[in-house]
Amino acid sequence: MKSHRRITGRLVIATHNPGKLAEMRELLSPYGIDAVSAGELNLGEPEETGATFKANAAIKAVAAAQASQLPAFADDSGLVVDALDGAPGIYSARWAGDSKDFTAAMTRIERLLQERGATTPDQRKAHFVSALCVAWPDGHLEEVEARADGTLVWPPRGDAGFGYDPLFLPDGHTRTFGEMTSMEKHGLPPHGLGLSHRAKAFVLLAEMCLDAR
Ligand code: ITT
Repeated sequence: MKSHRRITGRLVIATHNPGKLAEMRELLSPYGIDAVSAGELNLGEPEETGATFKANAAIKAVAAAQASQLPAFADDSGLVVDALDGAPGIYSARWAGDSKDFTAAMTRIERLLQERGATTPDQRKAHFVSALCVAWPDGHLEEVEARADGTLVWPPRGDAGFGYDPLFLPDGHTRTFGEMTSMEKHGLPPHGLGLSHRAKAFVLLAEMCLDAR
């Protein structure tokens, strides 16, 4: 069995997305890790040329580990819509454009769903994916991936969270991610449900690489 490497000491959170940064900081906070963001270290943003979430998470983590000479933690994530053949998927950030206009991106998804006649919850299934990667300066990688299943509502509901959260109704719940508190969306057991894709992936990573809380 492959042995996993423990995360100790200082860790770079290799994201330039403030919504993700807040969630990744919260997820790490019980573990006594000294987390510093890519922004605080003035690290650049590598081009995400991978064909999968996993490949893009590794590109981001490796670039930050090389530039900072510290272990680096990256997330690549997105919304996969069944009726749109998996779009926007790995292009979820790009659909919001340079101005990061998620109202426009959500409106585009809804227009495409309407064009395909996807009106019932069953026809509007989607899932979020989060691939997490921790890269060390010596090239070692730890990688996990998880998903959260749900359906897409229209109009968008709630202004908590970020990105596509107001569209996404997780299975078994009556409120969208945009209507949930951060504890409800990604709080970890025993206090939270570990509901989101990122929380689920983080639980896997914590089991492999972090010392018990
Ligand atoms: P970094 O690469 O710097 O981390 P990014 O925003 O470019 O930031 P991604 O390439 O992984 O990150 O794009 C993922 C997009 O998917 C992100 O911009 C969000 O719009 C969306 N997304 C991911 N997780 C989400 C979540 O928990 N809630 C809502 N939208 C999410």
